Amino acid sequence: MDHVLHYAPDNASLIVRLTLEQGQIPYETRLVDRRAKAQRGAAYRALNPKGLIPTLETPEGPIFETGAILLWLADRHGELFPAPASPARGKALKWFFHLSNTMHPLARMMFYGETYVDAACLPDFYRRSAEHFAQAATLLDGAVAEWSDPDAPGIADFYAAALMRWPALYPRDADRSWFDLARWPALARVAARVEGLPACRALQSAEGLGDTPFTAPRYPDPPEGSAL
Ligand SMILES: N[C@@H](CCC(=O)N[C@@H](CS)C(=O)NCC(=O)O)C(=O)O
Repeated sequence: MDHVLHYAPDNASLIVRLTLEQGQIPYETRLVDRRAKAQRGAAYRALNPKGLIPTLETPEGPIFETGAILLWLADRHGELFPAPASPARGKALKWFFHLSNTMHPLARMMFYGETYVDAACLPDFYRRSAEHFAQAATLLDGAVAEWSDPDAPGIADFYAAALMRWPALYPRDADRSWFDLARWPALARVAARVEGLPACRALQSAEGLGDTPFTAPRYPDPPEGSAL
């Protein structure tokens, strides 16, 4: 098999799965057992020295970093992102990197705060990271026409939908009352559109994400593995 996705339910790998499904690209999956911390083990690190999920095995070797995997897939399989010669490419790229380089790292700061700061600082760190995340979401929302084509859902839509899911659920013990998808109406429309795709139904059943994984997320009930 040309593409093997190393995944855990409700992890960043879900964005890659959506892309593979939407592009009708054949793939297999390998569960990374997060309960056993398999992402830190030698076998997984041989594929991805960062020890983070996802990794996609390809004919060119393993690729890690969600954004890199998504662009690699889109460049080879078309219709998931404006092509290199398209006049829409530059605008879409700038917001795609806003998703992968600004919003995703801020989400990591919210979810994995204990790896960045001492325990005493955690509530403040979460609050400040969430403020930055909300500002970044507002910018993304206002520029939706530059990165999302309602007639051609693709990797930027999938990335945005995932980033509108996780802050509603994680971390479980944080005060997440600041997060309300209705604050970002354009992002809410993107989330609803992604939810309407057959690719999303495949994701929902593979990872137990429920009926409304992006517009009204619930904690996953996956058939295999665990989200954390
Ligand atoms: N920059 C990385 C971030 C990936 C990431 O944060 N993955 C999380 C799951 S969503 C992970 O592997 N967490 C397990 C850990 O930190 O040990 C990427 O885009 O691939």
